[in-house]
Formats: sequence, structure tokens, C-alpha cells
Amino acid sequence: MIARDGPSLRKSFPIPAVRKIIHIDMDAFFASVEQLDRPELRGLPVIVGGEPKSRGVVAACSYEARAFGIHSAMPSGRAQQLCPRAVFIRPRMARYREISQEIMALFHRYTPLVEPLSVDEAFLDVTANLPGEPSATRLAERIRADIRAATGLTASAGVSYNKFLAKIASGHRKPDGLTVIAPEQARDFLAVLPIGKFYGVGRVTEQKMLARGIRTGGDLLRHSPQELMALFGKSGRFFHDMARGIDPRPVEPVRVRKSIGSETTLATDIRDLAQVNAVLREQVLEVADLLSRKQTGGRTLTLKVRYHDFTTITRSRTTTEGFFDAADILAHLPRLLAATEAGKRPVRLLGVTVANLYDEREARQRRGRRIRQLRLPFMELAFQGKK
Ligand code: TTP
Ligand code: MG
Ligand code: MG
Repeated sequence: MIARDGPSLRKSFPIPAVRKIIHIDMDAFFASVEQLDRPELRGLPVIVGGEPKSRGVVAACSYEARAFGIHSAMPSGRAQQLCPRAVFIRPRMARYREISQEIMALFHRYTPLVEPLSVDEAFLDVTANLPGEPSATRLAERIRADIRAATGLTASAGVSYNKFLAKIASGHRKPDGLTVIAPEQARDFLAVLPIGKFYGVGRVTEQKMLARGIRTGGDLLRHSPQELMALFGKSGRFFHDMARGIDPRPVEPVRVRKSIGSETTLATDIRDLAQVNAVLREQVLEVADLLSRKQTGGRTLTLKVRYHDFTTITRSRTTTEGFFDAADILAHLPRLLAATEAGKRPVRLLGVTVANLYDEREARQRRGRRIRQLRLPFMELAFQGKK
């Protein structure tokens, strides 16, 4: 375990005083994807969301629609009143997710420190970056150009030295814009920023702030941390720091799972094959349970055995049908076990892992297909029973 921000780590690897953070956010994301896939919609007011008659709401709207005062979360009926010729489209989440995965993968070509915030946006810590580009601004331009080349869509970017400012910056010149907030500009930028735009200030907090005459970051500066904490609890200190451009939150990448497994170091070394099998069976059930909870599966099954003298071996099997449940794993595990010396040499550790996991879409398709296959014989039996 590495203590990320532990004092010893900081001493040996001093974190640079100034970080470089980029926040990228796609423009009118769902609506832009619809305009991309259906060119006849380009230049038109497009609304993705619920039907006007169905009491649905607007999920996304093109910038053409925004000119009529339409925005996300507005009732679709109201949107239609504002712009009767707007085109309403039902969301196609699978398609948006596909493009989302594409842009997230693209970000990883620049830095491993990518923190997705939602389907259309992410923070990137580019203090150190893979292309070795010293200018975060140039890097942000490159990333925007890459997104456009890869997807045909535009994104806006914000560049600054912390997450809060980078996010504010990306929204500053939308659509298709880039804004840089350098450390020496932050105070002026924040002084005039409406309080509702501060990170963590929702509608309720905004009303509370306004009631106390706090309309901007500048107004916030006039209150001590104690005063703000009395008003807003723990967030008070946070707001106090934000107004001063202080936001030490690190960019926290979500690690993509590469495998799902269960590993046990045994209390005592075992030689008895029946005992080995009993442990493995427990592990298989645990792995199958995890696979089912994550709604995934993998192409490769690996058995790991560590003998009493710490020599460790693995035996793997890759299949085209994949491993999704306990039956899949149990069908192949005995042969892997037979290729080890378990039962002959004392064993101190056992592990079962399913790796080479399917991506979300393929896992969904394959699981769906299998459920249909399993159901079919039951239905046939049911019909035969009725005859
Ligand atoms: P946003 O990035 O907030 O908005 P946007 O991309 O549509 O427009 P902007 O140019 O201002 O960034 O949200 C991304 C997607 O998330 C959006 O296209 C649709 C979906 N979404 C909802 O479904 N409901 C909502 O209330 C919001 C805000 C977004
Ligand atoms: Mg967006
Ligand atoms: Mg967004």
C-alpha cells in the first residue's frame, strides 16, 4: 500500500507547487451526437429528452435551442412552448456511452490521471504528461482537436492549477472554447464569479448566501472561516478556501478493472486434494458472485497455486464462450488443477481469477444471449407439459 499523500512520500517525491489541470466537457453532448448521426438536424433546435406531452424533461438541447431560453431539466412541454419548431428526440444512451468511452480512452493517451465526472466530462492532471508537453494550454488544444478528429464533435476545455478553477474555466467560453486561468488571474476571476457557480453551492446554499448578501466570490472573501462554518458547517471552510483559489483535491483516476478473482493464503499447508477442491469451490462461488454483480465476464480463467516452498505457478485457459458463472468456471477448473502438483505437494495459497474482461457492451450482449439460451429449454418443457 502506498500512502498517497503521506508525509514520507511527500518528502521523497515533492509534489510540484503548481499543478496543471485540464477539465474537458463536450458541447451540448446528447444533442450534438444526434446532429452528428443525422446531418439533417444540424443547425436546428434539437432537444433530447422526454416527449412534450409525456411530462418529460429536457436532458440536452442544441445551442440553437438554447437561443430560445431552453435548458436542461426544463419540462419538455415548456420547451415546446418556447420553440414550437424544436425537434424532440428520445435519448440513445448506448450511443452516448460509446462516444464517451472513446473520448475517455483518448484522454488516457495524454495522462493516466483521468477522473471522469460524468458521461461527457473529465479532469486530467497533466502536470506530468505522456507526450511531455510543457504547456497545458497547447495540450488542451491538442486534445480538443483529437476529439473533433476522432468523433466529429466539439468540446470545451478549461486549464488551471486546480480542479474547481479548471471546471469553471471550461464552461466560460462554450461551445468550442478554451479558457485558461493562470494562478495570478484567479483572485480577479473569482472576485466577480456569481456565488451559485462555486463548487458545492447548490440551489439551497445559494439562497442562503444571497440572503446574507454574499453574491460573488468577492463577497465571500469578507467572511472568516469561523463565520462561514457557523453558517454552512464543514463546507464553510471549503468555501473560504475556494474564494482564495485554494482547492487541493487531487485528480483521482478510476482504475479500470482488468480481472476479478479470489485468492486465499491457507491457515495451514494442505496436501489433501479434497480439501484443495473445497477451497477452490468457495473461491469459484465468490468470483461468480462478483461477475454477476458487476454484470460482466471474461475470456480467461486462471488458477494460481503456491506451494509450501513459495514456488508459484499459474495455469490458464482462454475460451471463446467466456466465463460468466460458476458452471463456466467449474467446467474448466479440474483440468487446470490436474496440470498442477496439488495433492502431491503441500499447497499454501490458491487463487481463481477471471481476466480479460469484456467491455460493458459486449458483456451485456453475451449475458443477454446466454439468458435466452438457458430459458429456451425450460419453455419447451413447459409447452410439452401442457400438451
Ligand atoms: P452537460 O455537460 O451538463 O450539458 P451538455 O453537454 O448538454 O451542454 P454543455 O455544452 O453546456 O456542456 O451534460 C452532459 C449530458 O448529460 C447532456 O448532454 C445530457 C445529460 N444531462 C441530462 O440528462 N440531464 C441534465 O439535467 C443534464 C444537466 C445533463
Ligand atoms: Mg457538456
Ligand atoms: Mg458535462
